[in-house]
Amino acid sequence: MEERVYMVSHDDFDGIGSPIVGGIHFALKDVPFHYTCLPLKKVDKEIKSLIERVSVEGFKNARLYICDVSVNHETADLLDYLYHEGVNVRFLDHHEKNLWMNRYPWASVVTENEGGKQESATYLFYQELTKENGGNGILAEDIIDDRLHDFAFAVREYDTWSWARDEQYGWMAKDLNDLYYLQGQKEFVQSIEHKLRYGADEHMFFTKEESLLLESEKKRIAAYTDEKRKQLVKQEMLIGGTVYRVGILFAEQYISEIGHAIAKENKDLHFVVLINMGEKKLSFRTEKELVNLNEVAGTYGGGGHPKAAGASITMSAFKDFVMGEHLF
Ligand SMILES: [Mn+2]
Repeated sequence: MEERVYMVSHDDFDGIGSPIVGGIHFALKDVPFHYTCLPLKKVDKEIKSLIERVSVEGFKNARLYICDVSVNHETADLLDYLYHEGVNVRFLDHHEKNLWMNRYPWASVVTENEGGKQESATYLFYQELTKENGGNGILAEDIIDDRLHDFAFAVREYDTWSWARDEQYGWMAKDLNDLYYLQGQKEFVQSIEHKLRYGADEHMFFTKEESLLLESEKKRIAAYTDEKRKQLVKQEMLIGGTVYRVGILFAEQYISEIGHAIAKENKDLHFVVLINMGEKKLSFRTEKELVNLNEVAGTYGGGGHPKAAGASITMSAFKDFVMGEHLF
């Protein structure tokens, strides 16, 4: 049976980054590559159904990558079973709450690299492919490899919010992320793969039309952020035994942009929580070194990173953040 590669990944920018890098890498090696990028809550079901569709036998000459997601214990056991059946399974992630997965020889969860820099799934995957090639980039074709590196690096810059501190390349990372959401998965993957393989006319990653689109998006984000600034409510709250000064906002769009802007402007706040009632989601953002939002979100059954985390709106979260007297 011919060699094949399967990947299940998240559907945010870091999640889509791995199949973009993998798509080019394996296409140049003539290895068929299949991927699915989907919301976190659909991951366990998809992995189970993929294994049923392909069958253990069908995976024998294949690789299976799971990137930028969490799986439950049942799925982890299933993947472990595949591994012991001789299947080439790899789980790559950078979320603190998935560190327990490192007990499996096929899993590698790295929250930060040796230099103390936060990791992202796309960059971990890029590095993994590089290692297979003795550390000499992932491809024989140098120009494409340079572009792939820059792309994977930009994804990490965006995902770890380092882009905001990077004056030289920061906006490229942010613009790539925005373009992904403006174009949608299919169009973005097609256009970025073309640019990575053949180069773009004027700029490596953006056509003239895309730059215009991104300019108008920036104006829209700025206007929405202004509106949200006026709606900010501040409140002292006791969460998991600690008293925090919290900024509360309702927002359905541009969550990270608003969260970081408000957290940065309001030095008296420990963190900002953005409430999206439509999606029943809470997003936490902070600029404070000593605040661990993975723990704060964990109090409400969620999780994430120390400086950016999320949770679903449960009844207790609703009572604490939505029904507080301060809002009325
Ligand atoms: Mn990620």
